[in-house]
Amino acid sequence: MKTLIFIVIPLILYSGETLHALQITPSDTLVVEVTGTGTDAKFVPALIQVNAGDVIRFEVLEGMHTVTAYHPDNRRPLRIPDAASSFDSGMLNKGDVWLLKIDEKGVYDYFCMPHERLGHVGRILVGTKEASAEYDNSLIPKEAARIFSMYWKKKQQKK
Ligand SMILES: [Cu+2]
Repeated sequence: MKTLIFIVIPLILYSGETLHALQITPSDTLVVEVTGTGTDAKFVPALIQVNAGDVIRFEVLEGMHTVTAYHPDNRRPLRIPDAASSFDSGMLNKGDVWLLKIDEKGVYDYFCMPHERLGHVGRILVGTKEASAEYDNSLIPKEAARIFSMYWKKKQQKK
């Protein structure tokens, strides 16, 4: 059993609420928990950092969700590297586990089909620590865009 060191940086939103925690975790196999059934649906952590070749293990704790790449194959704008393959878990239920291996470096955005409009989205940083990406937030649902723009704001604050 590997010991993982979690660095948790709470993000304070403009509303003053702390809704999402930003966790960056170095690892070979990283677990992302999938929880919630509606507006509370989320990936935990929603932002992860892995190395090329690492495996991400999605574990569904409650509800019905998907892990789906922002990619034209999934009828969405491209928000993963050009050279990367699209992915889509299909519908997952409580207790399901889905593994994703990523080999191409870059920033990957993904969403949950049933809850995208409620902001159920996540970002995977592969071989980079740069949390922001130059993806056009006007092409995706407002609440999804808000989650991604938090990562951008985080970067701006550091400057
Ligand atoms: Cu969901």
